[in-house]
Amino acid sequence: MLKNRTVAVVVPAYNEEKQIISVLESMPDFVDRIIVVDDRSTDRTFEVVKEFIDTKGASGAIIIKDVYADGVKRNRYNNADVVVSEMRKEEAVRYTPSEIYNKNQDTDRVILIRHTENASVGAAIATGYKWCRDRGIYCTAVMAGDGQMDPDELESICLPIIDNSDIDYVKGNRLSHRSAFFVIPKIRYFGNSVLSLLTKIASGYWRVSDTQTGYTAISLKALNAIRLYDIYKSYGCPNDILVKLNIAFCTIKEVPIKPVYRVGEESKMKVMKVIPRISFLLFKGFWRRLYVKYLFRDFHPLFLLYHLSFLLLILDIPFLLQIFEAATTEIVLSIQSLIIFVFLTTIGLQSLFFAMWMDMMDNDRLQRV
Ligand SMILES: Nc1nc2c(ncn2[C@@H]2O[C@H](COP(=O)(O)OP(=O)(O)O)[C@@H](O)[C@H]2O)c(=O)[nH]1
Ligand SMILES: [Mg+2]
Repeated sequence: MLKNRTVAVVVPAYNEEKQIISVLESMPDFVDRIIVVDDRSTDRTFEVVKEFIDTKGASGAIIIKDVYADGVKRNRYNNADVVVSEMRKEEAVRYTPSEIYNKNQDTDRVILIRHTENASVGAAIATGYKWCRDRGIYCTAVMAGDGQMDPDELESICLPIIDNSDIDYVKGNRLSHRSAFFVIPKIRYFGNSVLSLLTKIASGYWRVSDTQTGYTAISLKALNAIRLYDIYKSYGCPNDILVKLNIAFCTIKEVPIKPVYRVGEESKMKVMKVIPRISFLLFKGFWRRLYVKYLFRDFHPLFLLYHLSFLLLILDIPFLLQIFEAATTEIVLSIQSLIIFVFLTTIGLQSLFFAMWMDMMDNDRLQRV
């Protein structure tokens, strides 16, 4: 417990037999539950964690029960809660199928969940999040199973949520560290910068950076506010979570952390392969955010301005091509085309920048410094 609030850490693990025990052993004492989600590893990850539980993993200091186990008792006013509780039961089939090893989840400190098939890191996090949400854990952090996160920094990641009920999600930021450019492999630094820029636009958290870090903490309120089973299953999951949190009007904060590399981890991520996939995910996320947040749930003129700017800039393309043609061949550009081009470009870009500016202003209230 941290200041009398329950804290859990979700540890996604795929083929981490060499690293996972040191992650478990170095976990700070204030962590009440460690939820290892073995993503159907092909090595001995499951076995080594099992042995750890059988020898040292039991004896969780406090009892944490499943809050939905007995269902919600109906009274005159709580039909909405009953509906949510029933929805949760129906949704269970949408998560990656998994089995829980522990016989006594109410008291064991380390909980071991194994997916019945490999589903990737985002799916593992969703499985762990669900366990924590169903148990009413106040603050749930994520630490990778490969030892790339310094346990000494966990407290600073969790404290904003514990101290301030107004903060829903905290993420580490490695890019602000002075060593970042030298310690992070160059290709990753580049990939991270591109995806961070796209995530700002898509998620509406315009001040966020280092979006690819997995070192995060989330409040119970936020776990209840987003569809956990719908979290993107692969490496784009931190980006997808940010879009979902923004749509749910959740507040976020970044805390500086150290970049940790060369501690025995072996990343399985192929940067050049994931960039296009995550970019497409963010493209869809941007439109979802625009429609859900600024049309269906609430209305804001930025919705119209973004559409106007895209429409004008698309209409502008044939005229741009005509100008290019006139510059490279003998064909003469008509004055009408030139006037239309100037009009479309000026109004299109102005609308775009105004829409972005309004977007920034509107989302400022969801970001804490
Ligand atoms: N690559 C990979 N990692 C997974 C999978 N499921 C869970 N993980 C865990 O997700 C975490 C992050 O993965 P990693 O490849 O180290 O990503 P990176 O640190 O961003 O390069 C590690 O703890 C993995 O063990 C999976 O299917 N594939
Ligand atoms: Mg890693």
